[in-house]
Amino acid sequence: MSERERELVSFIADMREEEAVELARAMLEEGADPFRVLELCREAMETVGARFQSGEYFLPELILAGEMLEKIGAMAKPLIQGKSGGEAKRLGRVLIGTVHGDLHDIGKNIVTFMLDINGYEVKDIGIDVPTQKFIEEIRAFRPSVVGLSGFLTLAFDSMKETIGAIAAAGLRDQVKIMIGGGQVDETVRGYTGADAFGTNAMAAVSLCRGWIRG
Ligand code: B12
Repeated sequence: MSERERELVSFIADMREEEAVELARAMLEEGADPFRVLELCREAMETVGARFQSGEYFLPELILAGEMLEKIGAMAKPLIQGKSGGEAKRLGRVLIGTVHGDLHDIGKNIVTFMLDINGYEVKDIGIDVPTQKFIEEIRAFRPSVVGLSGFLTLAFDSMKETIGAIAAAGLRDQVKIMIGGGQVDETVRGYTGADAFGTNAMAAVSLCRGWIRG
């Protein structure tokens, strides 16, 4: 990691918002890879999360961290869009939302964005999405893939419940279901009944590529 990259991670982790946003802006203007800048933000978020867990940070810091990431993300995203050559042909439909009880959406928004620029028609139905809403949207939008996002441990139960309800509604055979956000792994995948899990936005794209033949 370069000196400046390390500095960006520290500014975010230390809640120095103005300096973080300005440094990110300068790096992007000078041609830094926007994916790399987003990755540095993610790394900083890990430190923020650890400090929150140890009692050094409280909710206001989590909120500020979320705001910083959104600001930097808003600067990085148009550059990624430029790189991918703009509008691609639509390969298939993906429905995505954060499961009920969970309000985290920064990771989901990055996944939505990456799927979009990689050619999928994505419908993002937001945060704290009730089980019934997923079912209604599957019926109306007819996606090939459903993505469930959630950061909290309790979101694993919401994911399980949502997938169970999709099955009870007779729709399970029509969609592939992927989960992500937080500490998902193979155990969580098995627990929730999803078809696959992904730990980052590119994993979501790869899963869709495997399931939807363009
Ligand atoms: C920012 C943040 C918030 C913000 C969220 C703002 C927003 N708009 O999202 C706010 C302040 C609202 C918040 C609130 C809370 N938070 Co919070 N928050 C975080 C923090 C610091 C960063 C999360 C984040 O956005 N990371 C950045 C993204 C980009 O991360 P990412 O994981 O790399 O995202 C990738 C993957 O997850 C994946 N992905 C995501 N979704 C999907 C979906 C699919 C289908 C796939 C394939 C992949 C995929 O792709 C993404 C992009 O590559 C984390 C700490 C941490 N370590 O992450 C805590 C954390 C998640 N929060 C936590 C807690 C406890 C809370 C609160 C309960 C606090 C409180 N006491 O009120 C509330 C809960 C509110 C609720 N009901 O949801 C805990 C969760 C603990 C747990 N295991 O349950 C964490 C881990 C902090 C900690 N260490 O204690 N939080």
